[in-house]
Amino acid sequence: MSCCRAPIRRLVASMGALDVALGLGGCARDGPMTTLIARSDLARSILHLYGIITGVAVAIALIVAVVLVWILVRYRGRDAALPSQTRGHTALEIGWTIAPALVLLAIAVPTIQVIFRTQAAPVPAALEIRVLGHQWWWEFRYPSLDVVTANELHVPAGRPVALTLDGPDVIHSFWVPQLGGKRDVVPGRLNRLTFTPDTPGEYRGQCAEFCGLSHANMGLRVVVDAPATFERWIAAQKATPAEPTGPAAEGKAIYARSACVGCHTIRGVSTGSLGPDLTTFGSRRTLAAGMFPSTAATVAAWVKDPIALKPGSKMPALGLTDDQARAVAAYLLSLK
Ligand code: HEC
Ligand SMILES: [Cu+2]
Repeated sequence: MSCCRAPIRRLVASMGALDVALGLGGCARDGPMTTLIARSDLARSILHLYGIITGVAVAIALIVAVVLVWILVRYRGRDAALPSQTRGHTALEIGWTIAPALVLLAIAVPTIQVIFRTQAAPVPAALEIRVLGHQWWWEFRYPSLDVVTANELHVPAGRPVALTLDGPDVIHSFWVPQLGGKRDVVPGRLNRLTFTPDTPGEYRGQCAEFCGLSHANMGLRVVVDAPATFERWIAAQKATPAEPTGPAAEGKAIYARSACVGCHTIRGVSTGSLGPDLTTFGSRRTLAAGMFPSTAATVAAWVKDPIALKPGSKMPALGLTDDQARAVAAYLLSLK
């Protein structure tokens, strides 16, 4: 770099270092959206494939790098002799046609195997769950269990789950990296995703297909429960919530006389269907598709002015006062 003065060279070097540091900073192996830790059969088969393809790519990159460096060194002088020139060498040409074809074949065989496996029909013992992608939240229905919830999907460890994905508005994509690959949620078309989660825990997911203003705020959580914990969760979802007392009772009255009832279902209270089912809202740890922890303060702020918290949200502000919002939040959080 004889062109540049020392300060410019230093600037370029430090910007390069900053770049590398920022780039590597995004590479936590065990971050919440890691694709490198598999917690289901599906995620494991995808990770295995990823390993094969990375191995092949690294081997080819090394071969190319070695040959390139050798040529750069061997012919570095200005007056190095021109290497011998080859034209129309049949064996060479066949060789470099067949070699890449073999590489592609080596990658295609396991890839196609995994594609077929991920498209296989679910086994009869699988737990059926309907996943509906809405702008900008997720609805989960368990038809065989008569349970409906939102944004936090509970599944039992060790049992296959068969998701059927669909939606009423635009295309979304269901992606929980530690449990499986992305699968598009296309209105009017039933896509499937089948996997068996193996390790209890909480796994983060995210809508992975741009779907409008709050696409980035369309997260989800999958809670993989031990089978007994899952049974308890189901029982709690089906139980009739206790009649609220104190401020929560006032909150229920406000809820019941507001427009909330036109959009939300709370079993025994209202049957709206434009927004998430709130029957057991208090058992969810997060609010608004994983955007906020669900606390008295965040829920009150949400019911007062959702769009201020989530750009474009399809839930309008209904002009509640601070006190009313706090009472409604107390009611909703009591629904466990
Ligand atoms: C026009 C329909 C509509 C009305 C009216 C409405 N909501 Fe909503 N509500 C929604 C939609 C849609 C969402 C999902 C917003 C999102 O996450 O992007 C939502 C989300 C919520 C959530 C968060 C649910 C979750 O699991 O994250 C709560 C709590 C809530 N609404 C309470 C209320 C209350 C209380 C009222 C009445 C004061 C109300 N809503 C009125 C449509 C509505
Ligand atoms: Cu989306």
